[in-house]
Amino acid sequence: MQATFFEQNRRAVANSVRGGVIVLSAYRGQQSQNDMAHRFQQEANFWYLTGIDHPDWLLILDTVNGDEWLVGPRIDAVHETFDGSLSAEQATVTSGIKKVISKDEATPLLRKLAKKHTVAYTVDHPPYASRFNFSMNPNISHNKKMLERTFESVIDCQKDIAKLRAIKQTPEILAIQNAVDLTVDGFNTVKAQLDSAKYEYELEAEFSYMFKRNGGWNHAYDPIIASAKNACTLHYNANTSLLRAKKLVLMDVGARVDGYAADITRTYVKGAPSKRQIAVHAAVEAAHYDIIQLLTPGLFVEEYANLVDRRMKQALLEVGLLKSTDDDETYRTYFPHAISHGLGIDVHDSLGGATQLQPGMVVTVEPGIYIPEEGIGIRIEDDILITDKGYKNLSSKLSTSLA
Ligand SMILES: [Mn+2]
Repeated sequence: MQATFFEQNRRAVANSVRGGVIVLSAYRGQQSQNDMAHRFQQEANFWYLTGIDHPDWLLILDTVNGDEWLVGPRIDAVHETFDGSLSAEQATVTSGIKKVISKDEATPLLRKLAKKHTVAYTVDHPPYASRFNFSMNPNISHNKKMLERTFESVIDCQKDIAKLRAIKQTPEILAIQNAVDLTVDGFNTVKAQLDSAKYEYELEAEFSYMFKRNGGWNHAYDPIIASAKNACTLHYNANTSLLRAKKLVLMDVGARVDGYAADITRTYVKGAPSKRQIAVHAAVEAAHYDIIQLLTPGLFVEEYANLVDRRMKQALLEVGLLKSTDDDETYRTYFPHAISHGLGIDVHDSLGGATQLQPGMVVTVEPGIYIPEEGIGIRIEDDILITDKGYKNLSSKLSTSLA
């Protein structure tokens, strides 16, 4: 992405809040083992406003006069030797921010800004973070506490940025399309090798090779290669099981290209499918097709959810898993997850609390039916751009068929 992209994003977010200063922190690196860190993944909002892909940086933005600073981390000689660092010049080229200052200079600057502004905006952890089964990045709360000591009030502007991020700009759509195209190539390669592959991880390796070999890209998230009943564990990603003949294999995979994720799912069969597999797959495929047709700008999210429930219940009736459309408990047993989510820098990108679909949004459509007692788990997922007149399926080049 060009620096102008990040500059425009900063201007847009500065205009969307009512005065004050915006102070966002990059993530901190996280321990993987002993003295080794996990591969670094930047906080999405910080990246959206700066393009900086390194830990421990800080963005300070005076929304009234447009003054902006990047604060670089302290890096000692040892870490410089082992990890390198991002120079001030490189940070300016990437972000378009001319003033790059040190941590020591940041404290008096923020005190000075606090005399002029009562409000500091920042991005807090999501309100539902307590439901996650993992620890949150410490820089988010460190930054918030630092601001609370300095400013009269600290306000979460996550929603303001999410609203901007929800409407994709041309270079963002291009990046998502490139990530989708690369992922589609991976699926076509893997499908051709399915009959000769022995283990789930062999299929994962084909995707990884495809992504790395064609531009040095990585997976946007841990890929799910789930055969037979593994597919009924929704986030299964061990990918270690033997692939058995006549069993289904569900693959949920997406590359990340230029900072943007793809998120595609297909379910194939190794060898010849059974009548039951064909029937359940056909029910999901037909629902997937019909649900995509619903997407149009102005569609209320609530209305969409109701239409999806009606269509998915019909799919479950067709394959004999549901007896009555009033039986919501059974319905949610066989279709336990959401039909759609936003897609962008985050694989599960926020739509900014929108109540209606708008042109420029990119959403997934991913109906599924999961029957653990039959060893069947089927999902089909495409990535869809909402346009002025309707939608564009960015992953339509990839066949949805079972074999
Ligand atoms: Mn998805």
